Amino acid sequence: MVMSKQKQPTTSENPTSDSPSLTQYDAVIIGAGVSGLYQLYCLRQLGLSVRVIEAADDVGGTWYWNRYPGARFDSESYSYGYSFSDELLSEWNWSEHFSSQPETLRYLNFVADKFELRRDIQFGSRVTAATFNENDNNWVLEIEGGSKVCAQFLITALGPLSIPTMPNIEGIDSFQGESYQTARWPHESVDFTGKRVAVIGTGATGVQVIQEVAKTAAQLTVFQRTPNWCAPLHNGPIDDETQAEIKASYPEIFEKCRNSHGGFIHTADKRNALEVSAEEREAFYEKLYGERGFGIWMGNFRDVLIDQDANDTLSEFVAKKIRQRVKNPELAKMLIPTNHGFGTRRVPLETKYYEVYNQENVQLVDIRATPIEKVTEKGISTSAADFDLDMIIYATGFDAITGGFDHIDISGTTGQRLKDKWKDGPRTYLGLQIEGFPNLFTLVGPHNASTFCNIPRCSEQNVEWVSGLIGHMREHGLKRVEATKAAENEWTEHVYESAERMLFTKVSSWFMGINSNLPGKQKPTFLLYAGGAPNYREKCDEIASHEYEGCAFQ
Ligand code: NA7
Repeated sequence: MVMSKQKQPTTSENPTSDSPSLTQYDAVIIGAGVSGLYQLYCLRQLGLSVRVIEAADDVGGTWYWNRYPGARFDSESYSYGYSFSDELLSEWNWSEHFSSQPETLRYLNFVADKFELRRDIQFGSRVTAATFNENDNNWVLEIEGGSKVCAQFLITALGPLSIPTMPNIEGIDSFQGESYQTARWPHESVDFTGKRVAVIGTGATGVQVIQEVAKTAAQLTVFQRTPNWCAPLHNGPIDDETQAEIKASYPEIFEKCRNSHGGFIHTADKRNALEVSAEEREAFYEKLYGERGFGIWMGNFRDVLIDQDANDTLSEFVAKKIRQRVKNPELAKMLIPTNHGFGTRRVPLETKYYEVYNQENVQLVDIRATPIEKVTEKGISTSAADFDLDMIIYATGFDAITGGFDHIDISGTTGQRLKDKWKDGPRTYLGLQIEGFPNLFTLVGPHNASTFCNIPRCSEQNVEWVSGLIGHMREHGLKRVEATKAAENEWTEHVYESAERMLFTKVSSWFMGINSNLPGKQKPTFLLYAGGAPNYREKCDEIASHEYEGCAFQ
């Protein structure tokens, strides 16, 4: 990328606003997480004046908010960091194979400092509305508190899981003890020692937090609605020798990720589960179960996520492991999923999660059998019992992928609102552009390969593609770009087609846009892109090489 001198924003009279002046940027990015920071870096390289608007009071996005004990990567640390700077790669040492949240947040702060990103970031500012002005091809953004800015390009880096949701349970506010939502965890440390703690939710977050709370709580009660298939993380420290090996092999690590379906170092095995002998299959599952990270999900036989019979063999293998690890057969049974197969929902990776249920201080409550009826001043009441508690932890998930967009009133040409356009599901071009919403780019947005990916690997691609397109427009004196209706229709159809064969489209989860706590999110709507990161990248590159076909320019 050619580096240009960065332009300064300008201040102009704003005829449509009560405020006397409005600062004009070339680009505004919403969000200073992994994607937003890199987008800022790249647009600066192009010489644009850029403002990042961030609701939190510091950088980090998901790693800023999700501070709950036990939060860490399920991606190998060295596959998660940015790949764009050799200097950064050589300077930063990951201390564990799967970095914890505090270390990841330190890393993102290190990046922000190293590239002096903070000077273009406005913290503590939440964007409430964004309106496209047809007269000057400009986005006008309203920020909570009343200020406004405008920009030719609007780039959303909202995070796919940034809007946490609470359950709709009667009496939640009446509880007199401590209560926390994992994604809004306080900055001060929370002590579980000697306390009676409840965790509601057993997704990837719940599994991580349960493992930690169980270490010191007097009593931990886990309220489980749906068990998930979990697999061992096998985390460990990185010693000096391994550190040197990692540093020397970064090009190969990133190349591996580039060629894998989900941007991980794990690539699917070429064999089908059902074409090998039962012994061979079992031996392969055993090997994967003993290895680090998502190999058992992403590096398994290539049919396990698309063929129900193949998937059944894997689910049965993992069920057997759960039965071996949990001493009480009744508890083991409660922890084995019955309504979906392994890998058809997000697989939580764990460190002695199942063994937690062998501890005297841990109790599992099946809230499908005995539903929570209410939260009281003293604790939680189910249809079967009252649980007196000192603390309730809600690990109850997010308004996934489209949630961040729903929280901003985005209006495009002819006043059309994005919320209305997407009421029956997202429609996009490459998960990056939207017809009727010119000069808007949605990093890690719905129907974008980044949503089913080791995010930094795919979001780097998103950012570089968007930067390439903006660079192209500058070079050719173009002011406005918008996906054509035909391109958007074709992409949306392709997204649904490529999802059809995947077993996870038959299962209820946030992949399918379902959130039991939100009345408007009950209908299955596929939000990801299941065609794989390599295909996606190829498609994006091809479009760019054909003068960005599918995009209408002015
Ligand atoms: P998830 O995966 O959406 O998990 C949320 C959990 O909370 C899940 O077990 C839900 O049960 C449970 N939940 C949600 N609402 C309720 C109510 N009302 N009552 C009881 N239980 C409830 O979110 P996570 O934060 O764990 O993980 C999100 C992603 O973060 C993860 O995929 C990683 O990529 C990082 P349910 O399954 O709906 O029955």
